[in-house]
Amino acid sequence: GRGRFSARFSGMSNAGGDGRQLLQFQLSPSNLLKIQKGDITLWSVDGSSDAIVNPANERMLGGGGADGAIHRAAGPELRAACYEVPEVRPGVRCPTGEARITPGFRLPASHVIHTVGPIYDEDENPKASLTNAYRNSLVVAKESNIQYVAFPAISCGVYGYPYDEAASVAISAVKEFANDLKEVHFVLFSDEIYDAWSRKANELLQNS
Ligand code: AR6
Repeated sequence: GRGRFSARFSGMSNAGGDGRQLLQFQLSPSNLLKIQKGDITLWSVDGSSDAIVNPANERMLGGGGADGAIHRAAGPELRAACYEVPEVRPGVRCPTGEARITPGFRLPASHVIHTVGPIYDEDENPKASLTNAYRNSLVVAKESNIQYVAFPAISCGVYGYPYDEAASVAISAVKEFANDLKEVHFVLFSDEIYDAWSRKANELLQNS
């Protein structure tokens, strides 16, 4: 039967992105996982209970990559809100594997959940740290009554995490929250990462 973690592949659709690239899985009677190509700064689905996840660094005041794009799209209010997040130690607002929430300001999404993935070559246990980043982002979403969350491929840019291993961590973590949120989306910037996520989702979800 369809247990808590069973998933049903519900097909591809032409909605959004560049057409063919949207995959959708039903993780529970009330939860959908969607995988699509796109720019996370443009994403939103709901007026007030949605959030994009920002792959930030421990200082949490902006940077390059998706973090830079998110800060540019959100406007200077986002940096000001991040600045107000208390430091847990000098220069660290969000330790690796943790997550913090702010409003989305000028973004289409109403909230930003900032998380910090591991630097693959420097972290003692990158798999545990990346799992924590996904889990804690989803815990923060749940605590804030957010029902729709979009993730980019955390740590898969500057931080150097291999795509296939990252896909496995990401999809496994989201599966654990199948009963807590309405929709979790992965909004992926490149074909290569989209393909890694699609392969892993088919492997981990379709026949479970
Ligand atoms: N929408 C979706 N994905 C994007 C976008 C976008 N607009 N822009 C980039 N990506 P990275 P990390 C993809 O480097 O590896 C920053 O400087 C990108 O192609 O943004 O966690 C922070 O301040 C890649 O697949 O994040 C930190 O210092 C993925 O997002 C550091 O980089 C993540 O790449 C974090 O490194």
